[in-house]
Amino acid sequence: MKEKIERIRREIGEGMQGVTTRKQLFELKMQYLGKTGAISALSKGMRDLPPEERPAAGKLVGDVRAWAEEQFAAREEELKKEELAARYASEKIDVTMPAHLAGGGSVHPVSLVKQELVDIFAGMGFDVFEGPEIEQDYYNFQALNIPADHPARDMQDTFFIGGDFLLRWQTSSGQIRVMESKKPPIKVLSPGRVYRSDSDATHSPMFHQMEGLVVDKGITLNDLKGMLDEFARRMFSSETKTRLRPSYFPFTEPSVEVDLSCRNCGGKGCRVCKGTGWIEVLGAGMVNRRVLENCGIDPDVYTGFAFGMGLERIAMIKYGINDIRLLFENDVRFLKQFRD
Ligand code: 2U9
Repeated sequence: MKEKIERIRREIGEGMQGVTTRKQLFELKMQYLGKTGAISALSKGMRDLPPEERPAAGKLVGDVRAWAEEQFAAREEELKKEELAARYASEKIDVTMPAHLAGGGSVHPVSLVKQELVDIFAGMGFDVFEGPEIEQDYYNFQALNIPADHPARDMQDTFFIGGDFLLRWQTSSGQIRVMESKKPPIKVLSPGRVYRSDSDATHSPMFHQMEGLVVDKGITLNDLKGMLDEFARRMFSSETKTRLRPSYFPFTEPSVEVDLSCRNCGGKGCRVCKGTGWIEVLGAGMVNRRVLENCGIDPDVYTGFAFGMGLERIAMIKYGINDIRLLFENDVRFLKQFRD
């Protein structure tokens, strides 16, 4: 029995030397401590011993079992530590290595233009007010003096939602709310989305507008012209000139179309300005006295000017984009050209 036990101890010691994984260790352990293992066989073999030898033999078997369990447990701990150390080594990250940067995004050209315009006009003292995109007929049409037979009121031109509601046609509907709630002096800029049932290379059913409104005592068309000159110089170049041409809008009287001198040819006439030297950029005028009255502002005391522009159009002019749809398709090859 003693010899058998000594052999088992030796074999376990030698076997342990060759073990490098926990799986191998488990297999070795089973060879000795498993149900059919060598140590378990010793316990079973006790039955064949004479009764007087059994207590001493039982102690020897018990000792070797306890010793073997200790050996396996200790090696198991060692292997666990080794495996963990190997894993740490293989997963080690050098935090000082340069990072693989994912391609950064870029600001959409319409957002760039909007931000630039807000900066320019905020610098002139304008507050920014963004009204609701879903509007009532009154704010979108009636208050702005748009008559019942105006083409904009046609189902073909405006997105009617149902009941009294529609998708706003211009951001000036929000400016009516400002005039209703605030006494002059008013100096407000309204950037935002507007909706018209129109779609081709220069029109989109949803586009962005920026409208401005100034109401105070003694405001004249000359103030409008001075402000537009400053806007043109800041937005385009110090050489840019403005030109006002008579026009008609129901909400302004008189109304003007505002042209800017062509940057491409300096006003001489080229392909970009179709030989005229001028590019039509925005509409403007003196706020129609009926619009002021609608908002409870006395037109004999106060006057105002207003202007409106399409941001997509400004972006197209500024960046030489020839199709408005490029601004809505969001092809990254197009967008990434506007990275700051
Ligand atoms: C109030 C009263 C009047 C804003 C104005 C225009 C002229 C104009 C167009 C330019 C291109 C719209 O985006 S566009 O299609 N706008 O021509 N807008 S005057 O007039 C106002 C604004 C607010 C209370």
